[in-house]
Amino acid sequence: MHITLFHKTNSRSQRILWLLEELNLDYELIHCDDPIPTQGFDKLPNLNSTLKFPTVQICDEHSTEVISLTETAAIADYLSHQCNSLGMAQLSSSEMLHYYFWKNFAEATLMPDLALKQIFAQIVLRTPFPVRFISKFLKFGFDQGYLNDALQQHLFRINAHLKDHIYLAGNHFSIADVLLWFPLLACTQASTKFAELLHIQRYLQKIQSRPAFQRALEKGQWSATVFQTYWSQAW
Ligand SMILES: N[C@@H](CCC(=O)N[C@@H](CS)C(=O)NCC(=O)O)C(=O)O
Repeated sequence: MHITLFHKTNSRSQRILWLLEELNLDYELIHCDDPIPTQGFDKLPNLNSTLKFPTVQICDEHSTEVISLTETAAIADYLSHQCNSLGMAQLSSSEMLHYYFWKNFAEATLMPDLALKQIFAQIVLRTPFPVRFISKFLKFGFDQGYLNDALQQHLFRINAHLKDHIYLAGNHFSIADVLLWFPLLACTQASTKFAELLHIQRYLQKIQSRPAFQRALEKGQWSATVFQTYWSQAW
């Protein structure tokens, strides 16, 4: 299986880079930061403004077909299934329940709420200065009326779960951990209140000390400062 990953620095695609390192797969990495390089893009079929990161192209050695896949969770599921690793195969039935729950919670609950922070922050930034107070007021109202409380509840729930579990599924590191890492780190970097949650801190230190994680940071040109600035400005 030959894999090409189209990657943008400090974006969601860092998780797929990490997963490729965890699975010890052979892959080609194409950095797509602005300005987007032309090299490597001849491989992409429909290159246009809707290109999303991560995108992977997978070429099976037994066939000439090349498949393109987007959606972080879909790519993680596919690769984990192909390698029979970091998925549910090694889990007990109670661990499997946690695995399914947290894997979906990451993408369907935490990530969308986190994205709302960024959407409202961008609306404020793009509102002409003389009327910016209106969008600031809207953001404030939405933050106070829904979003801050929702994010706090999510983080408290994760912290409570990690009090009794080493990883999200239980005793086994899985793609649920890879998927949740990005929104969880964004929240803890953006708000000091979340940074104080001890079980989350212990957990983040543990998963971030994995050699595959460290290799992926280096290969992906991850910048902790840029990431923290980007997310804390949205709060
Ligand atoms: N639900 C998709 C969202 C992918 C997505 O929107 N990625 C962002 C980067 S985090 C992107 O590609 N934005 C367009 C761009 O940066 O040019 C996934 O999780 O893979």
